[in-house]
Amino acid sequence: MKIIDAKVFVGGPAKNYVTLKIMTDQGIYGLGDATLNNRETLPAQYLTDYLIPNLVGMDPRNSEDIWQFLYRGAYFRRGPIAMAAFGAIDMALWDIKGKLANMPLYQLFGGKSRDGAMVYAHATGADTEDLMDSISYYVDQGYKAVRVQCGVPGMPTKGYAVPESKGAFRNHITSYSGIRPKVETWDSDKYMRFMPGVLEEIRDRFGPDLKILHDVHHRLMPREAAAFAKSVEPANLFWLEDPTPAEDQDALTLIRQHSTVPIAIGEVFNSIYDCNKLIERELIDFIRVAVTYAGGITPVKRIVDLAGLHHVRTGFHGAPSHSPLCMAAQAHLNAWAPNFGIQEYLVLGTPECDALFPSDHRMENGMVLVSDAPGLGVDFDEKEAARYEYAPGSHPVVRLEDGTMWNY
Ligand code: CS2
Ligand code: MG
Repeated sequence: MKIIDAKVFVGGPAKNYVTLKIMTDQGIYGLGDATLNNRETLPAQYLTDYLIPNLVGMDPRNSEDIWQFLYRGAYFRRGPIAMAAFGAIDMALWDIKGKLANMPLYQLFGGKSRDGAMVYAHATGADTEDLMDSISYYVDQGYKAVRVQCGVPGMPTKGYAVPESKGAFRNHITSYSGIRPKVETWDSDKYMRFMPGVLEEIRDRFGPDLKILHDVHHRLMPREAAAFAKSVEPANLFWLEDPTPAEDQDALTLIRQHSTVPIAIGEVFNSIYDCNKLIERELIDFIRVAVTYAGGITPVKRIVDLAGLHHVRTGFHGAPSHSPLCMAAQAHLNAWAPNFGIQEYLVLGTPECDALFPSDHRMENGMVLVSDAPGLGVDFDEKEAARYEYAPGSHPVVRLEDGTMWNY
């Protein structure tokens, strides 16, 4: 069996998805996601200029050897652009493998460990009342877990992932349009004074069973993060995400020394070498890698197994940052992983996205029910894809009130 060709598509409804399609001499094709938010053309070009010419002629069944060829063969290893490109190839090869075996991928991993995988939605509010309405909206739909972000009073822009004005709380995503970033402001003291009270109020209003998550988005310094983690303990969080910039891994020791709040980290990691020490030292509770940025199913499965040895559970990075292909790869891993924790899932559910990526993976009562179709269980409609073209975008940048650059 041989790979005869591969193509890359960039574009999509309200977002630039990078989709790889690998064709074989047996008519079976595989699909993979290389979407790297706001840098989408780069993994696409890495694939077209360097990787696809090498793939042609290879046996797609040798996914392990092909992964090693990509990783060891690059010489300049790792980094999100290369790893997203490898991730798409690896996903597509697993898709082909599943189609050849006529089995959904979770069967090839070891079968199902659970019927549905719990997901968390994103609740957000311009102020506390607005946030409470947003949480109620998701709880009423059956979600068991909600990430909560709230506008901080007295800051010129209100904080990470919160709307500027009230009532825009459903599926709020930061606007990425245009190549020049929007500037947001930040004040750690105001945030640290305000947020613990909001989290406690949520716990009081929604009771002990709701799983509450909160994302600091790398904005606190180690001492601040340790103090903040201690101060949010009464709210009994499911997790506190990215309390400090992810590069400084020793910062997490300080947090552990002062608090028992569960820590989730890893959405910006792109290899096992970014998290093996954190896992082995048991400094985190959830690992947040995504199958796309972390180089595909092959390496992520190794991370999941390492994490399992150290009581670290999965909490894969989710939509809308990745396409339904990455979400499907994660749905299969979630169905299998003995140490599954939770899956991030922002309900976009647009008819346009479903038309571009038809599948029968489905969401019911805050759980993802994995598809039983062979392979990833997601298709890609090229006619639909022809309707979209690449539109450049940018994450916001963050400055302190005196103008100093800060972490987005
Ligand atoms: C966020 C991300 O989902 C999350 O937890 O931190 O959505 C992040 O902001 C984006 O992936 C950036 O592209
Ligand atoms: Mg995050």
